[in-house]
Amino acid sequence: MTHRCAGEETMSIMKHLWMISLALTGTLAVALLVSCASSQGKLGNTKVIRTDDGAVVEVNLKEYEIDMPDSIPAGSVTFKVSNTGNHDHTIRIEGNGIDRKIEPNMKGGETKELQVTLTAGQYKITCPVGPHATLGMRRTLTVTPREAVRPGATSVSQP
Ligand SMILES: [Cu+2]
Repeated sequence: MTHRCAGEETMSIMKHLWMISLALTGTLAVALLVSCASSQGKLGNTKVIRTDDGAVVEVNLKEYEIDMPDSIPAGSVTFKVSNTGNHDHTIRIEGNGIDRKIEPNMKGGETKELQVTLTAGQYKITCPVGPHATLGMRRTLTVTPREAVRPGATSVSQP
């Protein structure tokens, strides 16, 4: 770096490295986004409490995930929905002739209940606020026939 040409070359290399680091930062951000998206549905911190005629299901909403069980028993289902995020969220359940949601949208920190009678089958669960569903707030809920109670689950007295 004793003469001018070498100095200029160093500057050019520095600039080049800066560009590379910018590109890497971008790649890392994309990788993080992808890993967030792929972790959707693997969160399982919520509970299903079986009742005599169905279940109480805990649901947590945040940016941009719906944390709830993948499978619940048929019957009278009460979703206990908490918005643990900062944005407004809500929950909509669709399928087998059902289309219900909690209205108005829930503010951060709010908890509300939605009671729906569900028959066995697949249901689509989404947060219909803005683009939240496409950002990750969507999942499929499987409702199992009441006979198919897994051993180990809280026992239920059948009528
Ligand atoms: Cu939402």
